[in-house]
Amino acid sequence: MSKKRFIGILFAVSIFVLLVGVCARKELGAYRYTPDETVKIIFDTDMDTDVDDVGALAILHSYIREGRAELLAAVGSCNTGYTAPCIDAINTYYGLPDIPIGISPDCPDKGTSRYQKYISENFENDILSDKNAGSAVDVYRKCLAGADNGSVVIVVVGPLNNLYDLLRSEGDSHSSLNGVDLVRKKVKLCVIMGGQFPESKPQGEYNISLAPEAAEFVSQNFPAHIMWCGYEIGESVMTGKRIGELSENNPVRAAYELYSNKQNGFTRSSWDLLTVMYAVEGKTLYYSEMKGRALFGGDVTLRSDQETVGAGYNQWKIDRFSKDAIMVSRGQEGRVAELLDQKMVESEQNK
Ligand SMILES: [Ca+2]
Ligand SMILES: [Ca+2]
Repeated sequence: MSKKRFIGILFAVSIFVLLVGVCARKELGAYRYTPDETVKIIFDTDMDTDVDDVGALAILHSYIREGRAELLAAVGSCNTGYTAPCIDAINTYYGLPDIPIGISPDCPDKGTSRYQKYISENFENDILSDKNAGSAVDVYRKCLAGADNGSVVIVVVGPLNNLYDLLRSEGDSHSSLNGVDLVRKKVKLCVIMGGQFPESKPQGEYNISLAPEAAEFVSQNFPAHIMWCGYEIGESVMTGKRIGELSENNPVRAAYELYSNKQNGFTRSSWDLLTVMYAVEGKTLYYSEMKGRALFGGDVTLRSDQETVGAGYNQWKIDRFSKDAIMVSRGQEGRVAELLDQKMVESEQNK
């Protein structure tokens, strides 16, 4: 072999080795999300204290009616007594009484709900009490095991304790894969309402502060893309003013009326509704995305003003190669609120 040819082969082999190395390190690639024609969703909610979880499930049913979403399963993150029956009552009202529903064994949220018990006792459902619901992890694992590879979008609008339990789960009768490998194989994206960006208040955002260790673990170990919908995104999008256009038999209307004590023209921030909207529509015209990583707990250095921070405190670290991203508003909150209110009303049309 000539010296020139030997150098040529050596060069080609070096390039090949380099490329294999790069591919191995970046197996998932930088954040990118294009919704499927029909987005397959698992809905993970703390449907108890706040009412935006109810609004989020209503607009999810609106998307289901349009054929743009399918609800594979729902899980409750706070075992407050009537979470699972409340979810089931809403699904039943919208014609889907058999969606699998699980509940966490934990109760990170000790608050009392103004609507949960009433909805579960006055609207048709066949769960009746959280005591009768299966385990959230079992519902997650069964649902993921039966799904196509890379097809599932998880929507979390409460604390991250169920996701934490899922990631730490071992193989079982549904799948021999452990939680991390099962998520890696089946999940396309997880959209999470949690955190505040670029930096939270010292005490941390509510959902994160309910289960801060779970948030840190999920941010460090989740093997698929994460879109974080921070507190700042939903806070000033005010929805609910058209709730009176829904039927009096609709548990969504009842929940909003109980929450607001029938206050005229009541509106509420739309954290959880926007999380569902992103899962189904992607970033739309009204938001952009910023790639990076959410830092919690041990990953956080110092708050910028060096104030003492609570366990749920978070920061955002910009990284254009990251598999995760945050939503960034383009300042069209009024228009987005109109669209969400419209979706809530449409959930009932053609019922
Ligand atoms: Ca049912
Ligand atoms: Ca919530």
